[in-house]
Amino acid sequence: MLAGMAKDDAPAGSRVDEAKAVLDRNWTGVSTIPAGGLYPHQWNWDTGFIAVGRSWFEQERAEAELLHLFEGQWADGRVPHIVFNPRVPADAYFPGADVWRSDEVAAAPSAVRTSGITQPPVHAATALAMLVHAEDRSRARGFLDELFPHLVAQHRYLKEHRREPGGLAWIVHPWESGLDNSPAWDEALNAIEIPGGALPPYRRRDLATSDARDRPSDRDYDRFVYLLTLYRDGGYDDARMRERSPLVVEDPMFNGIWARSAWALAEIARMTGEDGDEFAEDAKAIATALQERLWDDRASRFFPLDLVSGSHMNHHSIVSFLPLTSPDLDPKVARRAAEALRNFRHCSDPVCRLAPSYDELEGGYDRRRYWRGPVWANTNWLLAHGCDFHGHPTVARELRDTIVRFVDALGFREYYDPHGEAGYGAHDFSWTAALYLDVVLGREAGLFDRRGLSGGSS
Ligand code: 9WN
Repeated sequence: MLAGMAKDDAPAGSRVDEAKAVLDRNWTGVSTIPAGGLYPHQWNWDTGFIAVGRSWFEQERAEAELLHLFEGQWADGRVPHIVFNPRVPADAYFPGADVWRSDEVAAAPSAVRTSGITQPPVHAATALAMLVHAEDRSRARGFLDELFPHLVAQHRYLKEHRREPGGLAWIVHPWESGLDNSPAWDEALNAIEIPGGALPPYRRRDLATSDARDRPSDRDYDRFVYLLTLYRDGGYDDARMRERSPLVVEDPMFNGIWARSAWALAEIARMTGEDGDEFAEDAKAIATALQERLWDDRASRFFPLDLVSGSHMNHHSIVSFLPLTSPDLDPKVARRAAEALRNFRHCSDPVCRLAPSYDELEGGYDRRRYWRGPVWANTNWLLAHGCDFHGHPTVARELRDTIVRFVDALGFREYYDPHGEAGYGAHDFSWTAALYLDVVLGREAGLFDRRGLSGGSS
């Protein structure tokens, strides 16, 4: 049980050296894997979180791994959710490079094999945070110059290939949300009828390295694989997928992160002597569209919109609060969302922490299964930045405290029981280690509780 203090009553935040060691163990020479066994390649948004933490002590590696991710960027600008490591055996992860077959697509890079879907675009904000942490600032400015065109291409991909006329980007796979197995997607996923013969035979690999109670069900996995094959067999053509996919969703979290990314891009443009107006306007437009299309005034939160059925998906999942990451959100809306977030847990147990991935009182809640109830470090960390930015430092502090207390008591796990009774999923999970570092070292440096993403870089 979580007692609120580290093992052996060590002071809070005393596992910094262990966190660095986790990142070093997971370093492959070009990037950091999320965790040994379960995730042996480079993941998209994981890299964004990992580079923030790593940049506190290894600026060069943090830069290298972000650049390595962008080596996997396609000609259309998409940043794939996985860049495969060619040295890892083909059957070490499913679905691997042979399933995604990026090498058969003209727009995909030829030097590396990748998946074909994307993940939330956290990277522009990561690059800004890295500048704040950099020991060698002139090197960090050079790095921003190098990364900037890639970030612009990533932004324009979403704008030109994934944007609905109403102004928000849609996703076509739960893996694109980063919150794969969230009950938020249940309705859309359950409605999918897989035509006979459309599902290729496959064997799950995740269950060989993790407890089945932590992972998605076989039924959900069938749908994950079916959506992948549909996209792949259509040549990863977005217009076609928008028309034919049984799952097309405007996700508040993806779009909140996109808005934050556009805002960060405008900041970077100003620093690198480029014109940032396009991105600043886009950031505002995404925030406005979030409010117009996804905000539910009665529930004081944002709900995803299912573009296939035309209905909002009114489940009480953590995605509903992530638009707080958007700097241009109306302050009144931000205040109501921050208040609702604080009451989100609905948990009578006093050790129950902010902020679980799903509301405990809702059907579909499962305190140990993947995104269906457990607490994750990355969503808490993103929300903390959003709450700071919008002037809610107390909620931000509580969110950061949760990260520190869980790690101190339970180690660097992939996710945690919301009552603090156990850690679940992978051990030595990189983004947990990286974000713990960022919180502990950022606090020591006095970076938080100020208005400004990444602790006041602007
Ligand atoms: C599929 C690597 C990734 C994270 C996702 C998380 C999980 C993969 C999986 O692991 O997804 O992308 O195999 O379950 O849901 O957010 O990026 O850590």
